[in-house]
Amino acid sequence: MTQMHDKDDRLARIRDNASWMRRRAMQMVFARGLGHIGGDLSATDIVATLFFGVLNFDPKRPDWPDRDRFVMSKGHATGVLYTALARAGYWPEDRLDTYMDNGSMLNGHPNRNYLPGVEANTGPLGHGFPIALGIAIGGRIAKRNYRTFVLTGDGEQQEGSNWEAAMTAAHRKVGNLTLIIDRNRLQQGAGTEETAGLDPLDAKYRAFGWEVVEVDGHDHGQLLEVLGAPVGSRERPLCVIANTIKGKGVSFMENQVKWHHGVPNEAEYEQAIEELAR
Ligand SMILES: Cc1ncc(C[n+]2csc(CCOP(=O)(O)OP(=O)(O)O)c2C)c(N)n1
Ligand SMILES: [Mg+2]
Repeated sequence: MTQMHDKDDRLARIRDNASWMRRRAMQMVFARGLGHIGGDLSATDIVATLFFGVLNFDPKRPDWPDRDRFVMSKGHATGVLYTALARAGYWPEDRLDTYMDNGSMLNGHPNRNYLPGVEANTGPLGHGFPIALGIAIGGRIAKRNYRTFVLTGDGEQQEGSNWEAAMTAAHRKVGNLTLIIDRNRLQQGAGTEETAGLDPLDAKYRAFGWEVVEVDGHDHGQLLEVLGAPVGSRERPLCVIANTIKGKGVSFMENQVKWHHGVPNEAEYEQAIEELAR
């Protein structure tokens, strides 16, 4: 009974935060006239589930050695990462108002050297996953029980460095590592399958020696079940293919490649906020 309540509470917290994060990211991109709103919206439910239902962390001690690690490999999606970090209490929410201003800590791509909560500097695609693998192996060497999660885009999977990391993680049986792929089927200017096709992505990771699970990347219950499962005795790294919709939540942005880095005009912004508040 208690467990049931705990799960319901967690799902409510994830839902409320995801809704707030979507609206705040939209507002930041509109105000600054820059950003990557399509990929923010596809990843919001994944990132909200991690921060508000899965990760063990203390925002007052961002360098706590036993914290779970989250590496945002698709570093262009700062709207979703920064709103999660602010909401999680790493720094004041009003810092979001400085998004991409000159001299702001909130760069277009995240920087761990001055922004608490960021685990790795990302932006050049294909780097976060290999870094996360190193962090996971480091935890094992240091005999720490933290878990490492990394989120990549699906277009990002076309970078060869991912496949070196995939090979090494399976070879070394890095069971404390979870890779989540935001499978929205769009990259910057076209569909992934028209550009350099990834399918069958699940079979590729299985052949590399990974455990693979596919989920609806907007279903908090499914995400929580898969990402929140204990990893203690896992022999193999886990790849979660999260099927998502780029631009999720805004009718005219969904599955439209132009919203990869499109910025809404005033009328579009108002409609977007209205839809996201429903
Ligand atoms: C190495 C590298 N090449 C190109 C870019 C420019 N770029 C930024 S986002 C993006 C598309 C990424 O697509 P995907 O990984 O599918 O991200 P999502 O759909 O989740 O936004 C590209 C090409 C980059 N950041 N890094
Ligand atoms: Mg994509």
